[in-house]
Amino acid sequence: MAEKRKWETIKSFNDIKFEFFEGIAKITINRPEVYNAFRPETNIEMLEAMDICRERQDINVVVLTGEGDKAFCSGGDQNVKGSGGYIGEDGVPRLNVLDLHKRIRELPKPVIAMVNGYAIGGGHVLHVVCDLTIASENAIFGQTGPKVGSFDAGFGSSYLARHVGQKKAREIWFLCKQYTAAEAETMGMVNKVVPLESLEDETVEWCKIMMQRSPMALRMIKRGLNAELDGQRGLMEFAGDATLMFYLMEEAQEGKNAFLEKRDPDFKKFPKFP
Ligand code: S0N
Repeated sequence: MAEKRKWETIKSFNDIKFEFFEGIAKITINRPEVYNAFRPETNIEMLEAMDICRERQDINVVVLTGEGDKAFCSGGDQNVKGSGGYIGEDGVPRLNVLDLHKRIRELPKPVIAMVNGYAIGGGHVLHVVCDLTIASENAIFGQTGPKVGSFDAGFGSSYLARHVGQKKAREIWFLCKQYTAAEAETMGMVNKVVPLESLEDETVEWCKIMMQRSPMALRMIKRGLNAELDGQRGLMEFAGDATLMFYLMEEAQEGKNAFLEKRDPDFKKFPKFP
């Protein structure tokens, strides 16, 4: 039986719901009439929500999901697809879901995709770029790009191949077949499959376990796993966190203090670990 919990609204948006419960932020794409397809405005709102998740000290884990029991996300909204991208209300074509991919990977906190139905096209890529995926038994996974005139040769293919291997990634993209949650779990792109009615309970349980772990350790693991794929950019994120940790050490503080006290720093007293 699904546990009832009271999610409190963090901020009201048009296309998404953005809520909080006991250290967990939940972002829900709220466009069920188009199976939670995203348009440029949806991504702009999700980017803002991700920034709030980054800044707020009481948010430890982020859950990304879709409204209802039919779809997690069906990708780009085909009603607003124009030449050059998806056309926003300002008339400008954008592919700004790519910014969201980067933001999810950069966020120094775990992001869990709670897949409650179709994860198709750009919606499939969204779960792929999340750190973990928990899916309901009715979830369906697949890419459609080569069928509908698009493709994501970025994280949507290269990172997917890290989950399922090169042959399977090519199959998923070349054939545009749909896969059950059980098949997706067997392939290695889903962490756990549960009945729909216990999807949120299971996801919250995973969040609670992660919240008992060291946030800095989780952060560094995420950075390290990303860096392997992200090249210089990943190294920069990893190095930034190493600097953060160095700032916490007395050795770094000695340098700053010496400067402010107009004296030579004394670094000799600090250990040189073998
Ligand atoms: C999800 C599917 C398989 C569900 O099928 P089902 O159950 O038969 O339901 P439908 O009747 O088809 O759908 C229910 C209602 O929802 C609307 N709808 C569904 N998906 C979309 C959508 N993506 N855009 C707009 N509307 C959608 C239906 O029209 C229907 O509405 P009503 O009831 O009013 O008729 C099936 O719906 C399906 O296959 N959907 C389309 C999936 C798809 O092809 N998505 C787009 C794929 N491309 C992207 O996502 C682009 C991503 C992107 O932005 C990108 C980024 C970086 C680099 C490249 C790209 C790129 O362009 O790929």
